Amino acid sequence: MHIYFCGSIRGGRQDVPIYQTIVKKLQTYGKVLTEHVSHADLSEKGEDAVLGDKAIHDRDMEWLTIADVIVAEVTQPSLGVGYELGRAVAMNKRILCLFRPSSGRVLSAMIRGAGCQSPSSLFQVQDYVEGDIEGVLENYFGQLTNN
Ligand code: 6IA
Repeated sequence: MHIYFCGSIRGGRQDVPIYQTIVKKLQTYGKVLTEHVSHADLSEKGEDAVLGDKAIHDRDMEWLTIADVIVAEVTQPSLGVGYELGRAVAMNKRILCLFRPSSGRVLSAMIRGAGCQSPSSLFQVQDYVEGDIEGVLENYFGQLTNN
């Protein structure tokens, strides 16, 4: 299974430790195409960027096209993650958005409102607390593989 993980880069890197936990768990279910999003040495400033922005965009869109499932940590707002989610919806991809209400933030209505409670819905938004993230992913991927 090809998994595309979305997390904030230029939107702010505060949640990198959580991205690392998520990516590690996702790697037990398939190939994570965007593992670099969880790398602590990838800064939001971009001094270490080797690819230009166009090459990054075009490569990420190719990966999005081949992805079987998109998992996005959406607590830290990011234009890039919002863009990826919109493009993924247009491609009819299966999407799981993960949000931590304990952050004190309120999730964008355009993300919360795109989701649906039904487990069969392609677009799901799941609130979670940090310690429960592995169980949340186990439930989601358990249902996926049973369908
Ligand atoms: O707007 P943001 O930068 O927060 O967007 C983050 C999202 O866009 C992530 O989910 C990534 O999949 C994608 N993305 C944004 N920047 C990059 C990148 N390097 N490499 C790969 N994917 C990216 C940017 C250069 C970096 C050193 C700042």
